[in-house]
Amino acid sequence: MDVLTDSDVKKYQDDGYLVLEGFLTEAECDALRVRMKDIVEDMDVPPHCRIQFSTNQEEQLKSQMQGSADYFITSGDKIRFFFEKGVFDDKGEFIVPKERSINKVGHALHAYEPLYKSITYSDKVQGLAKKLGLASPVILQSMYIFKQPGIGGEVTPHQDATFLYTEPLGRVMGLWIALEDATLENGCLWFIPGSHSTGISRRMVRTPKGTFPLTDFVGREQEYEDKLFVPAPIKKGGLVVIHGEVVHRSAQNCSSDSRHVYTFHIMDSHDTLWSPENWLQPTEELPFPSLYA
Ligand SMILES: O=C(O)CCC(=O)C(=O)O
Repeated sequence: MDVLTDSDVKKYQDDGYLVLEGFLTEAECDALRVRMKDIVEDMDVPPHCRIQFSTNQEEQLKSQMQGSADYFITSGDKIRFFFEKGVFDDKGEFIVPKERSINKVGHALHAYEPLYKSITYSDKVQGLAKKLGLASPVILQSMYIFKQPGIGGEVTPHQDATFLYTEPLGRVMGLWIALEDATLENGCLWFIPGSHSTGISRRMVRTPKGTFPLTDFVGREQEYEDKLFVPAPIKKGGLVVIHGEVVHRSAQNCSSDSRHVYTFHIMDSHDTLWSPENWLQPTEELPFPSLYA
């Protein structure tokens, strides 16, 4: 049986996103969550988060910012940890339990974590890509997003192609799988339906080698009227397919429930130029792997 019906495909093409309940079973979601609990338990906190006391505060701040930028830009072929704001004290110790401190883990779970790999390359995902007509899809990156209770920060309106730019546009899509119910209260996604058809308003680009910051923006994100956004609450196990140019956001999680998600991005590499200016680049260690291989 096809994962998508013809009317699902049409809805995705019209709106730029698609909500599909019941993509994973409860047991599959639980297994992914249990594995992530272990990964977090074993994590090495990156050194730039562990603030070293220095009498030169300016130097200290600069080296931390540099450390944090390096850590991010080299994370495409690794499993790394990114934290919520304000979770470390001024000695670099956790203020909150460490499992409640993380914003996300990325960006290569699909390559190095067998359970995540098996979901990413599953028959269902391959079937969905085929039904959407992707000729030569590759996996770009993957993330586990926590949206922690009480502190899980908002994600401001954006288009994924700002960060994952291709020529032509229209070749990137995100698969966002709810491992817990995503609700209006805990920060579900919100979309502007149809906003994928008018290009992108800004791009994140690498700056020339040897300069800082390591990335910059070309263009500016537009202001979007609140009333244009439509919420996309979804049950545990549901999938949201996100077109690379659709405008979307999520609110801060002010509830007492977490909202865990596994998400990854696919690009149809057929006749597509991956921008060498994107922050994320294929490496010798991890070229973008084919979904169908
Ligand atoms: O999970 C979220 O709250 C936001 C995710 C998102 O915007 C994205 O993956 O592009």
